[in-house]
Amino acid sequence: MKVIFISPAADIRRNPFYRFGGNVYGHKNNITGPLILGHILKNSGCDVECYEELYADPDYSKMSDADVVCIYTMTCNVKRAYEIADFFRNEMKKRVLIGGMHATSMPEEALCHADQVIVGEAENVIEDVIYGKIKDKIVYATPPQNLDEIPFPDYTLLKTPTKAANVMTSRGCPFACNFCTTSRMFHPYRKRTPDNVIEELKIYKKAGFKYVNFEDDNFTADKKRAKEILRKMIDNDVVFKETFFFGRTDMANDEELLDLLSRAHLRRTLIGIESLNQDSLDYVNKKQSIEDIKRCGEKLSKYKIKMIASIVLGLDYDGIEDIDKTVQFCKDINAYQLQPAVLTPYPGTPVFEQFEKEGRMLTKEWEYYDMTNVVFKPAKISPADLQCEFFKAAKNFYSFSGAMKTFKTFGFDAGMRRLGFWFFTRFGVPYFNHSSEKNNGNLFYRLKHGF
Ligand code: B12
Ligand code: SF4
Repeated sequence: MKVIFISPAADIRRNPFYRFGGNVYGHKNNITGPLILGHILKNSGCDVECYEELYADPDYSKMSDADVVCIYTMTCNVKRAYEIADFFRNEMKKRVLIGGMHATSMPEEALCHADQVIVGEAENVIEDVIYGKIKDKIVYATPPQNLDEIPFPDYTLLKTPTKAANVMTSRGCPFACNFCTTSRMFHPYRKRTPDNVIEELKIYKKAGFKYVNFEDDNFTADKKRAKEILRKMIDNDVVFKETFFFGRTDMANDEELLDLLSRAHLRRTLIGIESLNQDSLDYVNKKQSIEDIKRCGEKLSKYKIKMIASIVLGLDYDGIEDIDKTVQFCKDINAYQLQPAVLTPYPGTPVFEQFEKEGRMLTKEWEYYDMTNVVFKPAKISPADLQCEFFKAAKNFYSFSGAMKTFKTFGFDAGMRRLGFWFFTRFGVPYFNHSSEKNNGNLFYRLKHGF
């Protein structure tokens, strides 16, 4: 049986300008779910291929030999996912399965475009669904308990380019911030054993990957285990040129951990600073203090770990001055990159339920739910001002002098990348002003002139 997995990308993310920008931002990498599920199906005798639309435009009209088409969804790409699903079902007469983050929160919606929908982590059911043993239209999967028993992602199935291998050493997170989707999709929090992780890393080393990303939602949640993995990476010589990971400010309370992270080349981390307003941190249930954030800034630079500072714009207790203060803080601690994210009420999260109840949702056009657009009514700022703040935050952070400083601190490649950001972020505010005047149904016009 031939099975094809597709990870879709919204129209905007497939245009050449955006793809170029994406390459400036980081290394090409992939959602691991399809590569894991594909591996399970390959082991059961299927012929499997996986495609990632962020980096290529596969010609679906030539895929007439597929028996089943499996489509991954997250909220911002779901419009495109449904477009592909409709094409395969209606034009190519293929059987279509839909799964992933968005389908898990909105299974009935997804079922309008698929023969079956799988809710949740699909490892335990994918084979039975593909071979027709489970016939339910909506299949509720139980999450795998022992992550060591799951096959590793099989990169030989991937037919589109990639530069970094993604590794999930754990799933979920013991915290529960109110805007977070992953701590709800991947529940309960589960961990792989360090030896199992090392076994996977050895495969990527042998395959010649220079970059690996630890895509765990919170790699340092269990510090003892994280240290064990790092020690084993060093001892077994499975250290890569640079490994990215998602951390949390509390990791800076453990200097032994920071030292091991640095020695194992986990030297680029995304940290959820979110806001420098304690009321906002408490509102999102972040369980982190301003002191934690400041300490983290200092300690990461001591251990030469580059911080991608992630901040959330539009929290109920934040005004424009809070956003400005947070951006300035990220500049002051010499963060390597800034990731401004507009608060996005993803289906399935408490913040989605809150805004629904309060009648504050502005649109449910899911393609705008990519953390760069305002899709709800903020409490303290107008929607148009918040949208503008998003572009301004990026512009203020990526100054020319900051780029020069980055050349000195982090070297040529990092400096060039920062210069790229400086260039691109000059266009954000003019782009907003220009498109918010064009009444062609676009979101920015509606943000400025009303819905
Ligand atoms: C790696 C990653 C990326 C990579 C690669 C993504 C890609 N190629 O599209 C990069 C960095 C490029 C990226 C980009 C983006 N990402 Co991203 N990303 C991730 C991350 C960290 C890991 C994914 C992963 O491997 N998960 C682990 C595996 C085990 O889970 P899985 O892939 O979901 O698969 C399981 C199930 O979903 C299901 N399943 C999966 N596929 C299928 C298919 C079928 C048919 C079935 C039945 C089941 C099924 O079974 C699998 C096994 O259990 C997730 C967070 C997370 N924990 O998932 C965010 C995440 C998916 N990203 C997110 C976002 C918002 C984005 C961006 C919009 C960010 C931005 N502002 O640019 C873009 C959008 C890209 C796009 N495609 O349009 C959000 C999505 C939220 C939502 N509810 O929609 C997440 C959840 C992170 C978050 N902030 O909460 N991302
Ligand atoms: S700490 Fe990060 S991964 Fe954990 S619940 Fe909060 S936002 Fe989600």
